[in-house]
Amino acid sequence: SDYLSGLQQQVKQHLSDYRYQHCLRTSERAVQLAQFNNCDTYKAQIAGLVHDYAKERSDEEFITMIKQEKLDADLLNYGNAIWHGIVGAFFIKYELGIVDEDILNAVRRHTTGDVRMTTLDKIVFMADYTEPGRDFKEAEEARAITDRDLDAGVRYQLQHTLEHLLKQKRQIYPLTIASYNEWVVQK
Ligand code: DGI
Ligand code: FE
Ligand code: FE
Ligand code: FE
Repeated sequence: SDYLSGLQQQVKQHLSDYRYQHCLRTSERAVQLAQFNNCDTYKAQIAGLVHDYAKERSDEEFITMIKQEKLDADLLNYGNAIWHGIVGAFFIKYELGIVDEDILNAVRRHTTGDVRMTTLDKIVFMADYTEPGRDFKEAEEARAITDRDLDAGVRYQLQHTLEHLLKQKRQIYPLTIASYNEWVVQK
């Protein structure tokens, strides 16, 4: 549609080619996962396309937005990896005019997951991790698991991402831990 191609052009303008191509593949993968899981394929297509829209903004732009929107000041202790989804949703709302909270929430949750996730949230979270350009060693297994069982894919990604962050002594955002505790820990 004209709307979708206009949106694609706006996303393309704000991203390097390799990241724009990742967004296109995430969008296609999200449509496929929406078909497998009886979810709105149109919202999945849009959310996948825009999920990393803000990823190439400067730290200054994110800090300004965190203050403008009076977001939790603890966010200032983190960086682009955490900001581009949670804070990036505001760039998507104001610059792309997307006001659908289902789409915005899926963008907000795409890096950390959340304690409660909608089917659309899970789809964008897993489409990002399993789009065909992903070539880390777990990607193929993650794809097969996610095709069979979306929730099992979410558990797989949360466990493996936390393992990687710990191995690299990276800072863990509290919501990442909360998601892990909710989804991965046996109760
Ligand atoms: O934006 P993408 O690279 O497509 O993927 P993403 O948004 O899912 O993840 C971006 C990066 O953020 C990835 O290297 C994993 C990392 N990440 C996820 N949770 C945390 C985190 N990084 C830190 N420092 N802390 C976290 O809690
Ligand atoms: Fe991302
Ligand atoms: Fe992700
Ligand atoms: Fe991504």
